[in-house]
Amino acid sequence: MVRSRSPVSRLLSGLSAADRSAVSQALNLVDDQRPKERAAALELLDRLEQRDDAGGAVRVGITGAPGAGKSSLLNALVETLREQERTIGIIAVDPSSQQSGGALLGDRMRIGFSARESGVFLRSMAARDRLGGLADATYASVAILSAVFDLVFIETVGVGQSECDVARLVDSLIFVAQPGAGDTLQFMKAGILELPDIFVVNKADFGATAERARNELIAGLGMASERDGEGWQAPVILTSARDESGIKELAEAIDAHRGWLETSGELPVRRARGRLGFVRDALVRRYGEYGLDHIGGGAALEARVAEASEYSTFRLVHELGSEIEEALRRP
Ligand SMILES: Nc1nc2c(ncn2[C@@H]2O[C@H](COP(=O)(O)OP(=O)(O)OP(=O)(O)O)[C@@H](O)[C@H]2O)c(=O)[nH]1
Ligand SMILES: [Mg+2]
Repeated sequence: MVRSRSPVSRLLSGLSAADRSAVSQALNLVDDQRPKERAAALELLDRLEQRDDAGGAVRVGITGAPGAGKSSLLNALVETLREQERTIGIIAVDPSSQQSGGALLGDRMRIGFSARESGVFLRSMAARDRLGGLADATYASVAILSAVFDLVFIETVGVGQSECDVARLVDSLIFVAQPGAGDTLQFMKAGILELPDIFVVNKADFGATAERARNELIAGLGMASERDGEGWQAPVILTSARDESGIKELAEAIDAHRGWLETSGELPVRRARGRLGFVRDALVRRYGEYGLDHIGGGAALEARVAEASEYSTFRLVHELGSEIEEALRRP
């Protein structure tokens, strides 16, 4: 019965063994648009998603305005987490590039750890696909890194749409503000204060302006949480990546939030919501609401996504997309 193992099976065992070259190969595969590679990528992602039973890696998004200190914070966090002997995969989404190919921002990232350090893996990726969404490969990469590392971080820039995009693929979303930049106000105006699970005001070494930004945020959150009632209370943490203050607190908040997700039963709820949101978004970006209506609209989609638990998120987009295309071709 046993035939020579397929390339996908080999990749899967490589990932199980946390083999770095398997991780790189898998990430390249999901970025490859050629038909044969595409089919292999879908098989890989199906099998990874089926394996992801107990919740797997802790998935964390870090977002905030350019220059807020996201990379510097990550750098400091990585140090703390490595002291705890935990392994870390990082995806840095490059805001300046479309599609993939090239677009390496290791130097822009200002992440200082050794790329050869075995417990840490960094990949930078193109921000947006042609149609303006977070590139599909970003979602696929999260699935791959989650199979290998204890924690997976995704760094993205922006206040607004990108929060919504990133919130779909992580369990915990961290928003980083910097003092005096009006970030927090902008954020409140954007009306997405309920999205982040952890708020950070970085550059605490600025002193009083940092305190002020923190107080602003706490006041804004106070108003939001009155609507919210019970549940997770998003902390506001003052950090300095420069002095390395507040970093331990931030690491603790990440663990506390994951703990809360597990005990409250929110983790599977959130993952399911993210899956549906991702599939819906990907289809609407490609075919519009009009296209979605051809397979029965939003409610039908929700039922289909819930039913198809043996399919990976990526396979679903692929299959439903073909179905829409077929329906659109019908006279
Ligand atoms: N004073 C001070 N400067 C900081 C701190 N954290 C970061 N910086 C500086 O702020 C600048 C931007 O830091 P990054 O970590 O690259 O910020 P970022 O949010 O990742 O930036 P982008 O990826 O370009 O959006 C750098 O010059 C850092 O040295 C801090 O805690 N205090
Ligand atoms: Mg950065």
